Amino acid sequence: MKTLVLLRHGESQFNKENRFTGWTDVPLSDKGINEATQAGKAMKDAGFVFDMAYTSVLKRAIKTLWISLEELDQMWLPVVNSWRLNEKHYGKLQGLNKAETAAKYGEEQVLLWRRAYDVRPPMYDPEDVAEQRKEARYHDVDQIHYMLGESLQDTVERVIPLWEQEISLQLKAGKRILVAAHGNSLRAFVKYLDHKTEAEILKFNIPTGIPLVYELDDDLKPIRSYFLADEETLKKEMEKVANQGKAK
Ligand code: DG2
Repeated sequence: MKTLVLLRHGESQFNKENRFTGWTDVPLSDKGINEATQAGKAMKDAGFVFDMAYTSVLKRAIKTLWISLEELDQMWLPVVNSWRLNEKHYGKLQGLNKAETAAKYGEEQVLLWRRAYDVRPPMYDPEDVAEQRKEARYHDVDQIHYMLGESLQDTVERVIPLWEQEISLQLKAGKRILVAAHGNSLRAFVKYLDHKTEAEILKFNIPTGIPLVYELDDDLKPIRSYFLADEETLKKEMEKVANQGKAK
C-alpha cells in the first residue's frame, strides 16, 4: 500500500480576514500556526512517518510543512517546492473580501468563481504580473495564463505534470509522501485521484490544517481516503469554508 497525505495549510492572515488569496504570499495567522502544530501532532499520534514532502512556493504552505515536520520530528526530510502546488490563482479577486464580493456580485457568482470546475475569475492583464514573473520562484512557469487567473481546470492542468513526472514515481518507488498545499491545489488532486465529477468537486471543501490521508494501490488507485478528524469537527470545518462565500 502506498501512502499520500494531503494537508491544507493552517489559517492564513487572508483566511482570517476572509479575503481571496490565490498567489498572494501571506503568512499564517496565530490560529494557523496552532492548526499546523495540531496537524503535525495528529499525524504523529496516528503513526505516520514520511520519506519525502512537497509544498508550494507560498509561505503559508511552507511554514505549515515546517511546523508539522517539526512535530513529526522529521525536519530532515527532503522537500520539493513547486509553483505547481500554489493555490488556484484568483486573478483580480485577490485581496477582495469574499462576503463583500458576494454582496456585490451575488452568492451564486462567488460560488462559481470559488468552486466551479471551468469558471475563471476576472483576469489580470500581463502587465499586472510583470514584476511577479521576474521572481526566481516563478522562472519556470511555462504558461503566463496561470499567473493571470485560473479555473480549477487550469490548476489541475498544471498540478498533473508534477504528479506524473515526480510524485507518482516516488510513490511507486515506495516513498511515503506528505504534500502541504492549498484548498484548491489539493482539490485538484482530489478531482484527479477520485475521478470526481464537476458536480461533486463543486461541493468539496478542504478545511485548513486537517490531514487528508490516501491509501493507494500499486497502480496508485485510491483504496480509501479519510480526514484525520472526527466526523462532527470535519463537517463543521467544511461548512465553515463553504460559508466564507456567503454575503453577511
Ligand atoms: C484560499 C482558498 O486559498 O479560498 O485563495 O482565497 O487554501 O491558500 O487559503 P488557501 C484563497 P476558497 O477557494 O476556499 O475561497
